[in-house]
Amino acid sequence: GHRPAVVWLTGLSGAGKSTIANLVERDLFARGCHTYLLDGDNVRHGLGRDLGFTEADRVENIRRVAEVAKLMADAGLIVLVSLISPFRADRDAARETVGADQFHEVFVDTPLAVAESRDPKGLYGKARRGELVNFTGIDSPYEEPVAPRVHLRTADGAPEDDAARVVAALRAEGVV
Ligand code: GGZ
Repeated sequence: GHRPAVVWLTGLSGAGKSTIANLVERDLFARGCHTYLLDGDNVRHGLGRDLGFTEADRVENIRRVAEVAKLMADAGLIVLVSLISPFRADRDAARETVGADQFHEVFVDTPLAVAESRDPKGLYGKARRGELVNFTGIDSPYEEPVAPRVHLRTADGAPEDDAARVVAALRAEGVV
């Protein structure tokens, strides 16, 4: 068995949030946990289809995801959230919504230069050329977490090890 939880991964585009979230989910599944992954990339096609990337729209996107994560945790799931969630105030609000005891903030920390060099979708390139505005790290801010439960530095090391650290933290917290 496991306790419900919301594992909230925050970090730049290209930092590795989705990769790590998927690996954590695989590990938890193998332990018999019931999980659900709310990934910004997907959520924005439905729940947030009316939202863009202005500050106000990000605030609303994060608010909606936090509310859904809370509902899913109430249903007993371990919810993995993979959102840039660049503003500290919004992450704090999400923690309030979910309840601090069930909220596990994971900082997926990669230097901008590294995320930008990965640029799997060419979005940083577009942002640099001015073809995409309000891009996090380029012309929209990212506020780093002050005291995350887990701080992963993904520039060095394997995502498998980062995922293992998240699972270890959940074990230490008594979630799994
Ligand atoms: C940041 C953007 C933008 C802008 C499109 N800024 O790495 P990706 O491509 O696959 O995932 C990113 C995703 C970010 O959505 P989130 O819902 O996580 O953002 S937030 O929490 O701030 O609401 C990125 C892509 O969308 N993308 N335009 N301008 N990322």
